[in-house]
Amino acid sequence: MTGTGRIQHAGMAAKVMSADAAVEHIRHGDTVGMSGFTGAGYPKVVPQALAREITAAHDAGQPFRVNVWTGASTAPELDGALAAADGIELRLPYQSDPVSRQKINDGLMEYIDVHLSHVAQLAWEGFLGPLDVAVVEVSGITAEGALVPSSSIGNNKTWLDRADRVVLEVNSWQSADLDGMHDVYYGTALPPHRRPIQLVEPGDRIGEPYLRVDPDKVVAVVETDSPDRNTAFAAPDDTARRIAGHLIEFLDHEVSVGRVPSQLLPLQSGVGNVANAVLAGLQHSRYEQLTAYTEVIQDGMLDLLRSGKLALASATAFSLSPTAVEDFNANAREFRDRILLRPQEISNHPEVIRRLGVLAMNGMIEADLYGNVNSTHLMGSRIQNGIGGSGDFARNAFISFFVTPSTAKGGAISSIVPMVSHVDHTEHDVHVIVTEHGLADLRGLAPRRRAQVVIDHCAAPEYRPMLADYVERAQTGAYGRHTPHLLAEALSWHTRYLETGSMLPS
Ligand code: 0RQ
Repeated sequence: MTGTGRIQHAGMAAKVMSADAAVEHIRHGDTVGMSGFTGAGYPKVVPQALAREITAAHDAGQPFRVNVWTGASTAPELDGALAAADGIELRLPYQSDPVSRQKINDGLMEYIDVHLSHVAQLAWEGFLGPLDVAVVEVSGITAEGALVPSSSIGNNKTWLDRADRVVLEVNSWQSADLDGMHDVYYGTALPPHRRPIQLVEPGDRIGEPYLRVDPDKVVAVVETDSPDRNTAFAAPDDTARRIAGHLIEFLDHEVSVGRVPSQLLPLQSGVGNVANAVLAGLQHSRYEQLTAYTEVIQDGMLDLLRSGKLALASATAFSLSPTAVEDFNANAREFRDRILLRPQEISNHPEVIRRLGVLAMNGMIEADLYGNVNSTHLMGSRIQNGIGGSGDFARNAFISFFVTPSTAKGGAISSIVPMVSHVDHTEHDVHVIVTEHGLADLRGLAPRRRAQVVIDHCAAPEYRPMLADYVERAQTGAYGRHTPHLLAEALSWHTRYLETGSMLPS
């Protein structure tokens, strides 16, 4: 058999089969490393066939559950289908699927929320146990057997290297012009064999365009032409526009005092509507020749690339709305020289982020008076998505921003609280907090001064007197006056919300 079309390698062309046949290689108890990062580059048909197989086994009274490792969140065809079939024993890392979220919060699925830059290392050191199968979407296979990655790289290099068996999904929907956009670095190692990562500009190429795979490990090749599926972004509303305005005004100030150069520093922008709105805000700013060293390229970043404001973007994945994904797919060639996709251990590498001096902008659930940030849990115990890459960037950024509307649920929840109900980013990693009311620059401020600026600049007006009252009483009554708290009251806003439906007293 000779290779054709997207599958040029004869040996792998001979392994083409249906998704239903391919899932015979996945068994109860297996750990499966899947491609996929924020709705891009995930396998589409194999996980759905696996979900059918799992349901059939359950209907027959047989156990069938697998552990699923990915790059980050995927889409309904993967996370949603497997979670609905009760097929996932343990899931890692970042997820944002509503069905999975419910199963995790119901205690029916284990979830390990780990920094995205740590996943490959954990897998390599064997801490997570063996990886039985890799299921990886690619956009093509060369005659030599190299894999052309698709719209995300994530942990694919690690899954392909570590797995005993490999299932490839070759997706012809993915643009052929993705070929050449990737930079896969094969130089990472475990200590004590690590060497500096020679990446000093966001656009530096330090690897190779293709993923390697041992053809003997490939047990199945499945063809598909299904599109990546992501949720649409909401058009920036007034709140998001105001947050973006404060942030850009702050950047103007940093440039004017010479702390940040006139073309800024490489940008990282997280997931969510507000983060996307900040990028939209930059479109109308005075900045030119911007660069991005980030995880995901979302709609706002594509717009900035198209207008020329953004000279170049390095990421590990696309995270595009349905309209933007069609646009990108039709015009990938236009962006080819200005987008680089890397493995997530490099896109999120602390060494590189620190060296480049990234300006990191991430969404959050809530922040407290002293600058601790919760990105993941509602009311302390209910997971929303996960920490994703926000910790990789926040800890190592030159300036680390966290953005949120000042209230949630129509004002019933204040995003600024006396004490956060879960900590993802400590006061030591959080430099600037931004809401629609203003911006609190916490750098160089001792805790009690931080509380003052957070209240004055960021809290919603209806919550300001309550926060000021809390700080005032804590300062006189607390055991220590460095970071004053009233422990019996610190989480009372959250309990009041759970009991009455509002953080405001009735
Ligand atoms: O709930 O959908 O039921 O209304 O939380 O809130 O306003 O839609 O926020 O889309 O900007 O996401 C932190 C989740 C923000 C995101 C988070 C409720 C609110 C709503 C979502 P509903 P919004 P956004 C790189 C960076 C962590 C990972 C990260 C995130 C829901 O930014 O996942 O940064 N970040 N990765 O009503 C209770 C509060 C609340 C609240 C909001 N204070 N209390 N509920 N909500 N604030 C990318 C990757 O890592 C892949």
